[in-house]
Amino acid sequence: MSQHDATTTPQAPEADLENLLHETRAFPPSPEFAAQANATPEMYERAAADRVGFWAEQARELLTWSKDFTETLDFSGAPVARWFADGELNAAYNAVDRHVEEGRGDRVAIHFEGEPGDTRTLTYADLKEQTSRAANALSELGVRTGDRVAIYLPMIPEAVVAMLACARIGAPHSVVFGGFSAEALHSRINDADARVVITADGGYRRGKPSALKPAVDEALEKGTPVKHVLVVERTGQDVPWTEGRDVRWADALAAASPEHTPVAVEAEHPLFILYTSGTTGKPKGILHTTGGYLAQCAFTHRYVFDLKPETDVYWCTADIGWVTGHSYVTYGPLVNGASQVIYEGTPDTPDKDRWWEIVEKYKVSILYTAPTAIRTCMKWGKEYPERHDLSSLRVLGSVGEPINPEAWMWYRETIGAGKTPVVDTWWQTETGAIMISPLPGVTAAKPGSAQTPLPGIAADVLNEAAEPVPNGGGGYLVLTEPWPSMLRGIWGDPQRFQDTYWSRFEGMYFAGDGAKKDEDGDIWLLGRVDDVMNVSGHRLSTTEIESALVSHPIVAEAAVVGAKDDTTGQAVVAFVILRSDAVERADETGEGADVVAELRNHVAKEIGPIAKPRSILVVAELPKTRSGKIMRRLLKDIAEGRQAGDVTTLADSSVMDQISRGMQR
Ligand code: 6R9
Repeated sequence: MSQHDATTTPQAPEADLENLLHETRAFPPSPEFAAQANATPEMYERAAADRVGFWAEQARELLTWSKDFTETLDFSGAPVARWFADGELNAAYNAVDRHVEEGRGDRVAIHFEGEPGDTRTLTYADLKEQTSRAANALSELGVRTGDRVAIYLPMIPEAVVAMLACARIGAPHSVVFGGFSAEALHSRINDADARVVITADGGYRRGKPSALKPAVDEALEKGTPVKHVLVVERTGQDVPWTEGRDVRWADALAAASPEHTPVAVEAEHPLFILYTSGTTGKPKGILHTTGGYLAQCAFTHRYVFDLKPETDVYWCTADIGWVTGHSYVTYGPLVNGASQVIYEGTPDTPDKDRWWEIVEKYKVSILYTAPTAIRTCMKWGKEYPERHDLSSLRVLGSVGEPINPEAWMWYRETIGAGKTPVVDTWWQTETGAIMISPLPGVTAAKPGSAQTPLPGIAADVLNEAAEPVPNGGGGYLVLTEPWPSMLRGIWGDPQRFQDTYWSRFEGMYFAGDGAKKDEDGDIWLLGRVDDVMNVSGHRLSTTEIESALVSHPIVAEAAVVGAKDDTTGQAVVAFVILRSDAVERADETGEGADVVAELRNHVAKEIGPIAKPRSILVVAELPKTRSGKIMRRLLKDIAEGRQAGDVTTLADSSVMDQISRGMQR
């Protein structure tokens, strides 16, 4: 069946997944970029010839080991892998001290931009001093190698310092996103049995100080094993204080020695626990260890972003409360000796050009952000980026969810002046580092596709019967070989680790994402498997319908869910945000109902009548987690006429009230 037919006639289930392949554009690297790129086509060959040996080379080249390893991979205890297990190293030594020892102490590690406009510059030498003092302060509070420390901070340099201070003493950190509730903090502290919490009085958000410390007090009142709370002063606001338990960060650091020897730990020593967000039930504490995690973070950061540490200014907009902040703010960039921007606040404070102002000011050359942010910027309009000189940008990255081709193109055209490579990077909290992505300078990039497993990574797409699908087919994404930065388990719950990831397909890691292979064998991510709908026996991807909606000129953002339907099994329900100019027009002319009809027909035209949404609700906002993921589970509750479930992980829980009211109207 040709793709043209697919838009007008009902389709066989497999063919439904074809529709993303309307997209046929490809952007090969320019000869100039390719000539200077870190990545080469030979890397794929080298890794294919000796995958494990390839990782051993990377681990030795990119990291400094206090004791070299003799064995690279031991998977005899599968599904728990051991990488570089008899080697020893320290993560903070690799991220900080060695740069100072090797004469890079004056290089800027962090250009910090506070939301109110205050700035700070930390060199690698500054970071060494700060992390040493903080490590000594933590030891003073009784933290020993192996103890867990909870970190609950805004996006300020102390967040990175706190993580690295823990790493210096081999105390695994558990970062809890600063926007999470006291309840979420409480359960995470207890699950990890943390003895110390590092927090701040507050941080700046949307032009105002926003308090953090009261949530810590509330969490601790519910009962935890925490003995001490270290409090960074950021906003200077009044906060409740418990004498004997609470300690001022500035005082503790001032009293501590600036000398500290990082503790060399075994490669498999736990580096951190990070709880996954947005799922129902008890959060999963994803466990990462030291050597393999660092090796893959450093490798991917260097090759996927083409990092030149002497000249690039790198900026990843993720918060450290999210895995992207761990791997691509704290560990990857610092291990590679990069200079990076950290920005505290929201992209529209004081105005919608704040990000672009920052890019211009620091001459950011590599930008890594999420599709939701890109679509938000699209919605605001190109006049904001156009106010600024963005010519320093040379690589753009995307992470967190499938990026629809329209957003990809806008990113490249409007932010990247139509010439920067765009890397769509697929990975998860569980994978620790990027797994599937184009390599700039090597790959001819396709808008909307993460394309190729990185050198040393083995992925496939399987059907229900666990057979690899042929090119053109769709199914489930699996990782078929262990990789260095893979999770080593779920904290305290080995059975859940086995059940969640290793039971669906024998001997393979099940990622929970749907994917398809195009005619070239490139991988297109289709969203979580639980987001795949079944309408009248036809498989439809939420992503695909969202992409179709967003391709209409009046739509800024869309979320689609499958709602139970007596006739068709499931029905498509869409929630859309219109572009501001379209909203004004609809208000003036009262053509709201026409908009919905037009969009339903548009989807029918783009994908086929089967995909036509049963209902479309125009909304002002969508419910999102703090890491920017749309919480379709909540929209599904609304679409199926239920009270929305747990909203505690939403960035703004009032959004759901607005949407429910809209539904009742
Ligand atoms: C890094 C991160 C993981 C889930 C993952 C997938 C989605 C992430 C993606 C993507 C399509 C990409 N996801 N990157 N989907 N294309 N480039 O986001 O980790 O928060 O654990 O989320 O995010 O569904 O399974 P995490």
